[in-house]
Amino acid sequence: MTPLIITAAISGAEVTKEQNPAVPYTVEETAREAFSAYEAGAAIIHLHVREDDGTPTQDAGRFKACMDAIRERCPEVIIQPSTGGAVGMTDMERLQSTEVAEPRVNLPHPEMATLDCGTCNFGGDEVFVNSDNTIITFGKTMIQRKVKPEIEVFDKGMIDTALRMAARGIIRSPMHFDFVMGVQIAATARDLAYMVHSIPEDATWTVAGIGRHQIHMAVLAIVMGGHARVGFEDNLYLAKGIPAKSNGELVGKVAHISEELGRPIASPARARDILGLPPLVFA
Ligand code: KMH
Ligand code: ZN
Repeated sequence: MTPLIITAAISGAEVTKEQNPAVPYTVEETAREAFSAYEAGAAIIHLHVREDDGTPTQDAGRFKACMDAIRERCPEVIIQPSTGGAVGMTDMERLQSTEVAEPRVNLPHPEMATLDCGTCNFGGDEVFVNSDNTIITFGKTMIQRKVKPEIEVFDKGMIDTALRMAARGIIRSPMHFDFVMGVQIAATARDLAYMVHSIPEDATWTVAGIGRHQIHMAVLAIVMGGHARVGFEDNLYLAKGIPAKSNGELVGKVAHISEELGRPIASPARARDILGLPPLVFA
């Protein structure tokens, strides 16, 4: 079976140190968490950044500082900035994370970034807004900047939106999807199977189970031939009532299960190959 790509969503925009003191805010903490995940087997770091007080930001300078610090510790890892940012940010604010150059690896822009393909309720009065025009702007910008989108799907209809965008040339193939399960769509095996059967044959997919669903969804991905996302953005616990000490602990748990089940873990180089990304060229 194709090796398992593990993505570590190390920080997110919503979780706080009050919930788990290992949630990274500073540049140094962000690099520390990325390294712990990489060392444990993560090929991709899905990145949100914070101000030192924990406030989420899409500031290009802050992304550059964090990406440079991550690159120093994990030279070959795939860094995938978020363009979702936090609820309430403007499109232009959110897109700043795709502007960042990485001279150390000869990249004018990040290799990947997220592309959220629909609007979603985030609990209470929070609504994460992604209109068709937002998706079109983000899709076109990513093509122009040669950034491969990871298509964030919070519900089945978002796959259909992404496919319509692909038919209009706004998203290119082969497409890569991330099914976020447990926010809007339920985190069940039935719904995951439905999503997997709704994407093109040549597409790749990963699953992010939210909260207590994280490891269960990762196990389904392992056996179904998909890929898995874990990390503090989606879940803060190693097991019921046991806070994870690092993102590396969550990655290590999934890597261990995968290896036990006979599925090897993809290195960043192998992940690039699976996702159709060019190999990294160091300066
Ligand atoms: N924090 C959410 C509002 C993404 O990274 O693209 C958006 C999010 C999705 O996390
Ligand atoms: Zn995110």
